Amino acid sequence: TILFERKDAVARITLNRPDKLNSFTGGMLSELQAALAEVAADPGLRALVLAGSGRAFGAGQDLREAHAVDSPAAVGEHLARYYDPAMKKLAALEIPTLASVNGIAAGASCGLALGCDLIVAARSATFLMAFARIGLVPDGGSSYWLPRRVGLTRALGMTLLAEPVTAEQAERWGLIWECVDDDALASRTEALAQQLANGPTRAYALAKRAFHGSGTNSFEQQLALEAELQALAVGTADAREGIAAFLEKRTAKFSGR
Ligand code: LHQ
Repeated sequence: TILFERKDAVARITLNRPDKLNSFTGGMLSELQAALAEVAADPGLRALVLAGSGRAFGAGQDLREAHAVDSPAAVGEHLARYYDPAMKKLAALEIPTLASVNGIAAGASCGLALGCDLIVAARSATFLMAFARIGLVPDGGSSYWLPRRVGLTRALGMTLLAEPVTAEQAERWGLIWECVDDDALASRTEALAQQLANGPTRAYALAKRAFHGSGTNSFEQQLALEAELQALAVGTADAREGIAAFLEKRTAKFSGR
């Protein structure tokens, strides 16, 4: 139910249960965890694309998997076992992550897309905080990422009204990076993934760490974190190359080290 491919320095994970709109089963989330662990362990990879097959990105938890919603204890166990490790692994990846959203991203699948660094979506795609429709609350990290991306007003509006937000609206709101025509999604995804894979991978990882820290740090703590991360960045081969290339008026050729 998960496809995992590597092409040069780009990894691609495709949610692949199209007849059920890629809704998540426990088994599927275990496969997702394993694929993310492989990505984390492969030093040759420099970007990850997450996509869905068929007409949806994903429809969230498979609501036919009864044990997931059986009881308070069961839901806690389900989240701890299947969702949280996947979302944590995704957030901790030291390469840029790109969600390529072809159709609806609902519930925990919206959370998965939000957990990526960048989101590019087809014009016909929609984002649905579906939880309230079934009397549940946002999970899969969506209550963390959504207000950080769009602010509390829109996060609460999307959650309480639980109506789909179009990709165009999502782009205007800053929920996603870019909305493209449907027939351009594949090529734009590929181009962005290539651009990221050719970038200064270590600096990207450190930049992600800086932004993740900024949610809880004071201004002073954040300045200290920036200094710490810049000290690490300046020691990389890519920083030496980047600065040298600028001074020599040529395009930098980053190695990811
Ligand atoms: C589905 C699903 C689905 C099963 C479509 N499950 N079959 C985490 C952990 C623990 C506890 C609970 O919560 C969570 C987090 C969550 O993610 S909760 C939120 C779960 N997701 C939803 O509430 C969305 C449910 N789906 C929908 O509302 C609709 O399917 C949407 C609006 C996504 C798409 O509507 P349509 O385009 O009209 O498609 P459809 O409804 O006809 O779906 C096609 C098939 O996929 C259909 O199966 P069938 O056998 O009848 O052809 C659906 O039953 C199935 N499917 N989502 N979440």
